[in-house]
Amino acid sequence: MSNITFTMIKPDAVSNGHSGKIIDQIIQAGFTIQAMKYVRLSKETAGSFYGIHRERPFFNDLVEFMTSGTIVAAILVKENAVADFRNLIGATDPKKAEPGTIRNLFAKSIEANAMHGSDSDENAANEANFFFSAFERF
Ligand code: IDP
Ligand code: MG
Repeated sequence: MSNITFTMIKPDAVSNGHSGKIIDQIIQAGFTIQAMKYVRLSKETAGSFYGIHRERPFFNDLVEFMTSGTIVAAILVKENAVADFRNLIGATDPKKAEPGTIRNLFAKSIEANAMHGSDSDENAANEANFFFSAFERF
């Protein structure tokens, strides 16, 4: 089992000024930050990152949304990081997210849902490498 996950604070949460509160909640939950940076995704980069969803009806809107503003990308470290972080952020649809989860607290809609969290150890490693070089990881 790997101990890293990859996350993004999405454009809705960054532009609404929630980044600081979200990062604090992540640290309070026991994660440490191995890498972090502001990024503005291009259509190509966002489309490639979400390539697995290319055939879904929401794909174009998702790329549009994810390129609409700055995001905060990060690699987080904790034992059981992938599963624990998915629990911390809550369900994809904030209406279904448990009270106190980050999406419950900060997300606006199923699309503008404040956070990304990797769904497997393999994807966490791939997504971390997609965003960060070895020089950016501590
Ligand atoms: P996840 O982020 O909880 O892993 P995924 O199913 O991997 O959810 O979907 C990726 C992202 O696509 C979601 O976080 C959300 O921003 C968007 N998305 C997922 N389902 C829908 C939908 O039904 N309508 C609009 N956007 C969606
Ligand atoms: Mg996913």
